[in-house]
Amino acid sequence: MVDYKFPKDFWWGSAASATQTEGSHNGITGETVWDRWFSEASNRFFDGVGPGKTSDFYHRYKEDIKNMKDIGHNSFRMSISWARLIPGGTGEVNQDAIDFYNAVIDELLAQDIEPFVNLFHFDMPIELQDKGGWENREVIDAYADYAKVAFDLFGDRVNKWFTFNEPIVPVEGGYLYDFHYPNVVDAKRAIQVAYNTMIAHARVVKLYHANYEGDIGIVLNLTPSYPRSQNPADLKAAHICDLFFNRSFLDPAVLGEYPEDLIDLLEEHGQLPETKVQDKELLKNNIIDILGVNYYQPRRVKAKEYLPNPYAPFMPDWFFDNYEMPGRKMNVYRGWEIYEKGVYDIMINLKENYNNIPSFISENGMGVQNEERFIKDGRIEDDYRIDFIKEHLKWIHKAAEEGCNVKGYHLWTFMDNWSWMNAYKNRYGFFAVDIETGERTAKKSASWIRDVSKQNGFNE
Ligand code: BGP
Repeated sequence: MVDYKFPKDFWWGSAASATQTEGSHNGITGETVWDRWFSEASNRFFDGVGPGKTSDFYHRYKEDIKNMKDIGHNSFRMSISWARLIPGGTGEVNQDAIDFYNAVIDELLAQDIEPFVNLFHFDMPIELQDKGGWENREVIDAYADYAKVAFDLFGDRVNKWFTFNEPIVPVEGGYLYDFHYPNVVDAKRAIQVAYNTMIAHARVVKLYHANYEGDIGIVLNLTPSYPRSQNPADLKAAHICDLFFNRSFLDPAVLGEYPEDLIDLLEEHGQLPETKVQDKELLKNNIIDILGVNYYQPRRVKAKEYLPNPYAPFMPDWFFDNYEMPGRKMNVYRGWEIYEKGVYDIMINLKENYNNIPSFISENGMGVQNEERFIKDGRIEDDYRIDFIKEHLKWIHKAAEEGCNVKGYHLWTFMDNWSWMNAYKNRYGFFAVDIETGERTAKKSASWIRDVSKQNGFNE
């Protein structure tokens, strides 16, 4: 029998985001890109369900936080909705939002659950998107003002802050592959958005370090890029993929600079973003204290084989192709590969190439369709989720044993919630939510994680 014991004070918990849980019609006066997009194209959302219909954390947070406590959470990552706190994105602060976030943070602390607070989870206030979103440097100023408001209001109790969740997602979704508003397809603009996001990030890290005490970081969805073969063309393709999807964010955040070969590649293909002279120093001097790693799946990559496809526009012939590795294990509901060792490879990379930065798994999880199929004696017997978590935890344990600075594991997500385009198609929670009544019911994985969290590990 193997004893999987985790490092002392390991963070057990889960993550959620404002838009996906709070309910966009509860005390919120500002709209986000999600309200706009849903109003324009509700047919693109699963079952036509938009961000108005969420698990209503806004009214039920006390019950939810008590449930978190019951299943052994000692930490929880939430996000603040910029549009709720400052409707319109700039100017007056919404008292209802102050009261709500104060109440949530106080309730978490009262239950000995440490709040980790993220400032931006895909939810740009629509007024700022209409001004160009992250393409417009004025939006960076507005974001820094918003961050200051949040730090001033909640920083006396919140000691772990995150600037962005998965900054690549609004870039690829909104500016490359048409799955987020504003549905632009333009590589050059995408690269500008990615760059400006990291400038906004560094501005806020600087602001925090100069005025507050605590840790600040970023949450990145790192996707190890595995080449189809050791053939130089496949290796090169995997390297390009890694540069774009991981290192465009990881390197500036942790090392304070962009990889030279990324800059060379962009220059060679006429894709360099516009920069300002002071940016380099800003990035250099404002690196993070802590890194959140969201890990769902790796990327399998092969050398470009086809001519550019007009329906997948940013696939120029110098880029790469995705590769469907035969025999790979899949989460068929979400269409994502399951490869547990990926999480270990990420941690080893952070140890070897990123100063062993303090990090934690800030999201990992398994979305499953029609989970009611698995109800037995009134609860969902989600053994597949337990196995999924356990197999990832084994690799995280191994990484920790080998000296990786991994401090915790957060599941996506605490309770079933609305998702960006998939609405309620795939359920991820430890708790099931009846969308009509709002009733929460613990799944089998909830009692399993309670035991694991309380014993700080498991045997097998
Ligand atoms: C991450 C996001 C989450 C969440 C999760 C699951 O990328 O940070 O917000 O949604 O993925 O993905 P999905 O809901 O698309 O299945």
